[in-house]
Amino acid sequence: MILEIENITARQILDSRGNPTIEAEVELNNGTIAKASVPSGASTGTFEAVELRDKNNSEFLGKSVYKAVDNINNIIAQNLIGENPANQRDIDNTLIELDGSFNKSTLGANATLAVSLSCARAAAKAYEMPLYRYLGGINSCVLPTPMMNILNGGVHANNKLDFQEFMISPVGAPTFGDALRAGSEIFHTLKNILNKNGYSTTVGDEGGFAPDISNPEEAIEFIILAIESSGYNLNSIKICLDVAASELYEEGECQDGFCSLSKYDLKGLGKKFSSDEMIDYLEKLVKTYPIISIEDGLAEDDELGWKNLNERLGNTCQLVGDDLFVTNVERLRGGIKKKLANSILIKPNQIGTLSETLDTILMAQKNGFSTIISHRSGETEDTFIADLAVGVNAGLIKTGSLSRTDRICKYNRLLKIEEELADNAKYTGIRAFKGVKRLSDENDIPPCCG
Ligand code: 2PG
Ligand code: MG
Repeated sequence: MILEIENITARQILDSRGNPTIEAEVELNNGTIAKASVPSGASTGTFEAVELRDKNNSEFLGKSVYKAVDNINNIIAQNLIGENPANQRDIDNTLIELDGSFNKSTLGANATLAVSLSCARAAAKAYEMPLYRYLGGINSCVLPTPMMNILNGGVHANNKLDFQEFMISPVGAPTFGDALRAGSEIFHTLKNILNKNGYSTTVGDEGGFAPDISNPEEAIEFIILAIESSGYNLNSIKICLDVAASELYEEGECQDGFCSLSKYDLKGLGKKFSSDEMIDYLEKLVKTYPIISIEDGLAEDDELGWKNLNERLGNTCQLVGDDLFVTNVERLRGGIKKKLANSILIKPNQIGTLSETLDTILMAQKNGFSTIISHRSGETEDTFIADLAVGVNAGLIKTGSLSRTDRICKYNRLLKIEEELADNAKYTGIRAFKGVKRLSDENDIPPCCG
């Protein structure tokens, strides 16, 4: 039987922050039904594809997505009915053409992505294949090393920490399951330590603690204490940061031919840094602490700064472009050419279709960049990114803390995949990271099964 899309419908649902988002549902001619829902960011990059919102202040404070839902029900559906759901490229090209803009602002990247992902899931289901295998084929076997955001700051928390994410990564764990166990133990130990020190243990948007501290070094020291008090050491558990520096950046203003210097305003720390001073500060942190990855250490517009940062730290630390690349193959191409970073964060909703996401991943992998499949701060119960991470042998995943089901459901899905792959599952630990100095017995091995 040749598979065909019989119907596509969409509805507005709520995400983990209680804001509206989209769930799309695809029905095939063999009775298969599959759904996908899309997440939403808070620290969004300027160059991201557009998330269409109604901006009608009388409903959901302007955040409803009824227009994007209508675009699926009334425009996209009729153009895709009759299409084979496995023709992902054709489906995504149709979405891109129907939208017609350079940034999905006509239909909304939230509308296009919901349809794109639900078509892939419907095809996988119809072929009775696990999603990761459908996406990646028989060589999909790498369980990603998780980067777990156990302490939140920036726009994800109501504290004074300038940096957005303080993550732990169990790089020395033998399996994904062991990595998750370490994460859970350290998370709960950190809770006890924060409690004992009189700090609140309420959590931020991604399920990490959001204590009322203002110095990144204090946050890192609490995490180190939690790692060691849990019985782990700093060789097996490393620290990763997402500075989300675009949020801290104040571009210099020009008047009458005189331009003031651009600055990074770290209000919590009480300091304003130039680009070079920011790099000095990051270098100091990397030299002092077991930090192996820094995401968005500088702002999306500070290209020269990124080049300097990569020259200075690119051989000792993974430098991840999130706002800088926004999962966009052209922005990544430029970044590779100009040597701006050595790693990319992959968020499907930054670009709006599965095919374009896969293009960006492939370009990164071919050029020796590491790839981190990532959630958004506003998530749903959809676990697509877990399968995507294994499907493309991404090596790394960033999907939040060890609390809140919107984060945990991705980890739980990975546990199931690990169980299913059994002896063929590979956990590459520290080897998944780029730019990091390794011990001699940690040479690269190809991410192959068996
Ligand atoms: C980030 C993400 C996810 P947001 O900056 O990497 O952690 O945050 O979804 O708010 O952009
Ligand atoms: Mg980020």
